[in-house]
Amino acid sequence: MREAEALRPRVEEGLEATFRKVRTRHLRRRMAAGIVGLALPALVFALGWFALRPSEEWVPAGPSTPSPSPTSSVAGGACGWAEGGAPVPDGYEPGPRALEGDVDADGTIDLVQVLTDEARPERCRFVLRVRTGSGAEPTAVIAPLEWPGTAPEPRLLAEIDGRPGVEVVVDLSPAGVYRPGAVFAVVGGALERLELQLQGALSAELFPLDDEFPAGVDCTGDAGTIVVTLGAFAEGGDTRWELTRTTYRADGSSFVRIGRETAVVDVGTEADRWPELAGEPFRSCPFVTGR
Ligand SMILES: [Ca+2]
Repeated sequence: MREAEALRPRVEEGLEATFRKVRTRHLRRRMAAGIVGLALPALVFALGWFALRPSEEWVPAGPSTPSPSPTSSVAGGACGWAEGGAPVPDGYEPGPRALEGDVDADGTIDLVQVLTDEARPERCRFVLRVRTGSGAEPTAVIAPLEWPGTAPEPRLLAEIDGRPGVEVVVDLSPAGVYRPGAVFAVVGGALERLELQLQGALSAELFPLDDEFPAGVDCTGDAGTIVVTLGAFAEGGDTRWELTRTTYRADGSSFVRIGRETAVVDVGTEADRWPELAGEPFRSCPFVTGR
C-alpha cells in the first residue's frame, strides 16, 4: 500500500508529461493543416492566433513556479475606481445578454450583466455586475484574454461550488471555437473568482467551456464536485482521442483535485462523448439558467 502511494506522484507526472506532449504535437499538426489553402491574410491571422493561444493552460503542468494569470481580475482600485461594491462609473454600458437568478442566496432574484466601456484600457474595459434584490451591486473587473476578438459575456448561472447561491459563468471568448470561461460566486456580499487548483499551470482561473478538441466541464452527482475533461488526438493518427477526466471538489473558492482517469476513445459524434464534452458546460449542475 505504502509503495503504491509512493509511486502515485511519479505515475501522475508521467501521465501529465505524456498528455502535454501529445497535445503540443497535435496543435502543431493542426497549425500545419490550417496553413494549406488559406489566403495570406488568413494565414497571418491563424499564425498569430496559434502563437497567442495558451494551449497548455488546461493541462496540469506539474510542480513549478506559478506564473501570473493573463486573465486575473484586476485588484480593487487599479482601474481608477473602487471596484467591488461601489457604483460602476459613467461610461460603462451593459451588454445585450443579461441573466437572472439568486446569486447571493437571499431568496430574491439578481440581475447579472457584463458592462463595457470601450474608452478604457483593455484590462479595465469589462465589468461583471450583480444587481442584487437587496440593492447591493457587487462588481468584478474582468481582464480579457490576450488575443483579439474576445469580449466577455455572461454565459449561464448554475449551482457549482456547493455553497448557497448560484455561480456566474462568464464566457471569455463567446465568438471563438476555443472557449475558456470564468466562474464567479458572491461570497460575503462580494464577487469572488473561483479557481481550479492546477499546481503551477498558467491559468487556474480558466474553466474549459468548449473547444474543437475535447474540452468541457460539468457537475458530478456530489454537491461542489466537478469534472474537467480535456483531450487531444491519441498516438498514431487522428481517429482516437486521448482523454483526461479530472475531478475537483470545491474548497472555498478553489477547486481541489481529488481524482483523475485517462482513456483512449474513438473520435465520434456528440452522442458518443461523455456529457461534459457536448459543448454545454455545467449542463448537469442544479439550477442552470441561461443556456
Ligand atoms: Ca453556489
